[in-house]
Parts: sequence; structure tokens; C-alpha cells
Amino acid sequence: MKRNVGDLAVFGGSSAFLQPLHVGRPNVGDRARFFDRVNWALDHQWLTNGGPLAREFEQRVAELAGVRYCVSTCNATVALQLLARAADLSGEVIMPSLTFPATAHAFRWLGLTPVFCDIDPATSCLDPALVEAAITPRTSAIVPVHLWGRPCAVDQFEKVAADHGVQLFYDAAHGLGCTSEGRPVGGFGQAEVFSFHATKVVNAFEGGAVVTDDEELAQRVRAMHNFGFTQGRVCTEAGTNGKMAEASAAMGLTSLDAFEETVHRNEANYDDYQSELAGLAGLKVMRFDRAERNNYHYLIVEVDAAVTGVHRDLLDTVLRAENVVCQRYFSPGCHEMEPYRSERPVTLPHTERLAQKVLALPTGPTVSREDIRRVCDIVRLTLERGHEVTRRADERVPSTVAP
Ligand code: T4K
Repeated sequence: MKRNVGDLAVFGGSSAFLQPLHVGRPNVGDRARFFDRVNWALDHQWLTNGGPLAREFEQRVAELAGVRYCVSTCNATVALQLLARAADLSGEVIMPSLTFPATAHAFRWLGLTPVFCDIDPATSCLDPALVEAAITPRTSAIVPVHLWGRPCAVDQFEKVAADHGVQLFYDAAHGLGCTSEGRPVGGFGQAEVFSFHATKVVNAFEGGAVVTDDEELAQRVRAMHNFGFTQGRVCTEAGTNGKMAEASAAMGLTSLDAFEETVHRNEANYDDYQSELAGLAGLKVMRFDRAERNNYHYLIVEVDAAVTGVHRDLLDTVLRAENVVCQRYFSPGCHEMEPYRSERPVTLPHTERLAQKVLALPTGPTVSREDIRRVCDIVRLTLERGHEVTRRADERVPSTVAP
């Protein structure tokens, strides 16, 4: 255990971890089962184009999301784009800035205009009142994000969308297996989009899905993700290739098999982080509502530099030197990135404040209780001696980040 600031690897001590401890280690499930599935696909020589594994995956995702239709895709970014096209979106789409840039890029790539609104600091998700105020005659849709798997204010968004006659879709990239008032994420708005990227709670190497109860929308998305072919191989409109391959579906199914176990481990890790970091001034562990189902997939802490004397970026640097590879999810907000910063400058105070503070710490099935204890020892040492850490860091390289 490190007792002095000088023991930290960033100041010349040895790294606490020999191997990197990552955020976003894949949930791969039972490897033998994965290879069985891939072998089955190879034996049957059916590798993609809506094969049986992709169909089975869709069925299981639809069940988990409590919806009638699921179209699997090659990733969530393309799924968002398929949805935008299938729903004939145009003009402006309102969304949060505090998200992975894929949310905005997906729409911008199609020539739509992302309009960023601020978050409600109580939920870290898009604020429905601000969204309502941002609706213009050019607005065609609202796309809230269930950030870190914590559901948005779904009832309020439903009302805003209905009152203004705009469409409502959710970026549910983080939300698989979560509920809002007992209702599963996946069934809100006209449709929702999941990500099955390697780093997500269920992994299909790369993958995504559009889930919905709207049959017509589902059919259109399905056609569009396969070049515009409807059943009977009639091409009705310009589609793209957004299909999920069978190898991805094999991984997705195997990862789904291990979903409950993964969530269980994530929850135990969340409890361990909570108790290890309890009472540490200037640090908050982002809470999940225990009354709901959560996937506990992102372990987010909020570092208040005014209290600790250490900026989030310096804590990140300290941890990385120890081989703890954290992620600044999601910083900066999209509105502070190109092309949005130049095209449509806005100020979003709550987003900007939170984006300066948040850090994702390692969790997932490969992170042990002992790992967490050691990570938290470093966090505690760094924050409790925050002013000394910042001073020493500034002596080495003058800081560009004000605490
Ligand atoms: N909407 C939202 C709200 C999203 O968060 C995302 C994606 C999307 C939409 C779009 O979904 P997709 O089109 O990707 O399906 C990662 C993921 O690439 C991205 O999917 C995800 N969100 C985002 C939150 O995280 P990066 O740039 O942070 O990934 P990277 O390569 O830096 O890896 C992060 C950590 O994961 C590293 O510490 C290493 C670890 N890792 C990564 C990979 C790829 C592994 O341990 N194994 C791996 O195979 O974006």
C-alpha cells in the first residue's frame, strides 16, 4: 500500500499494477460455447445476411428489452443512422452534449443538425424542460441518452414529444437490462438503440440493435440495413449495409448467456467502490437507483477539484501511471468538439461543469475486489493529499488545468 505522495508512480514510485487494469474489458462469456456457435456457422456455411444466430440474438435482445421487434446491426452508430433514415428525420435533432460523440456524429453524418441541450444536474441526463424550450419548427426528433445506464426522464420526454409533434428515439447504448419504474429500457419512445461494442455490458465484437414496438418502423429499418431489400428481394429504397455478421451474433449470444453473472459482478464492484470511497471529501461515486434494475456497467466518480485540490485530469494521470487505465467518459461535451464547436457555439453550464469532473474507473468481471481496494487506496492518497499532489505535479510540468 502506498502511504506517501512520493510513492505514487507518477512521481517515480513503482506502478501498483503490473498489467493494465482497464475500463471496458469485454464480457466474453464461455469461450467454448462461442467456438461451438462459430463452428456451427462454419459447418452450415452461413456467415451473415440475417442468419440464424443473428435472428436468435435479435429474439433474445427483444425479450430483454420487452419489445416486439429487434433489428441487429453492425454497430450502434449505424443503427442510429438507420433509424434516422427510416423515420425520415430532417433538420434539427435535439440531444445531450454529455455523451460519446457517436450520438451526434451519427446524425451529423446524414446532414442533420445536432442541437445540444444541457443536462439536469440531478440525473446527468438531458433536461426535458430545456429540450422543450429548444424545439423549433426545424426540430424533427429528440434523442436523449440513458447515460451510463441510468434511464432518462422518459415520461416527461414522452409528453414533450407528443405536445410538439416531434419524434422521440433513445440512444440506449449503455442501457441494456436497465429499467425505469420497472419498465425495461428499449421500450421507450418510437425506438431505442443498443450498442454491443466490445466494451459494452453485452459484447458482439462490434454490434448494435434498433428495438421497437412499431412494426412498420422495424420493417423499414430491416430493409434499410440490407441495401433496401424487403422480403421477396424487392429493393424499395436506397439502403445501406448495416447487418450483424454471424460471428458477431455468436459472440453476442455467448455474452448474453453471461449477462446476469456480469451484472452481478458489476453490482458487487459498485458496492465495493461505494464502501471503499465512502466519506472521501470531494469525491462522489455516481449512484444507481437500487429500486430499479441496473447493469452497473459504468463506475463513474465525480471529482470536485475545489474540495480535493486535484483536478480530475491529474487523478487520471496519477492512476494511469499506476497502470489503472481510466476513461474520461464523457469529456469534453460534444458541443466543445469539432465540428460542433465552430458550427454552432453554445454554452451548457451543467454539462461543462460535470464534464470536467467525471472519470470512469475499471469495473466488470475481470476486476477483482482486491483490484478495487488497491485502486481506491491510490484514489484516497491522491485526493486526501490533493494540494501536495498538484504542487508536485506542477513542479514537474506546469499544469494547464486549474484546480
Ligand atoms: N452512443 C453512446 C452513448 C455510446 O457510448 C456509444 C459508444 C455509441 C453511441 C456508439 O456505439 P458503437 O457504434 O460503438 O456500437 C468506446 C467504444 O468504442 C464505444 O463503443 C463506446 N460508446 C465508448 C463509450 O467506449 P473508446 O474510444 O473509449 O474506446 P477505446 O478503444 O479507447 O477503449 C476503451 C477501453 O476499453 C480501453 O481502456 C481498453 C478497453 N478495451 C477496448 C476494446 C476495444 C478492451 O479491453 N478490449 C477491447 O476490445 O470508445
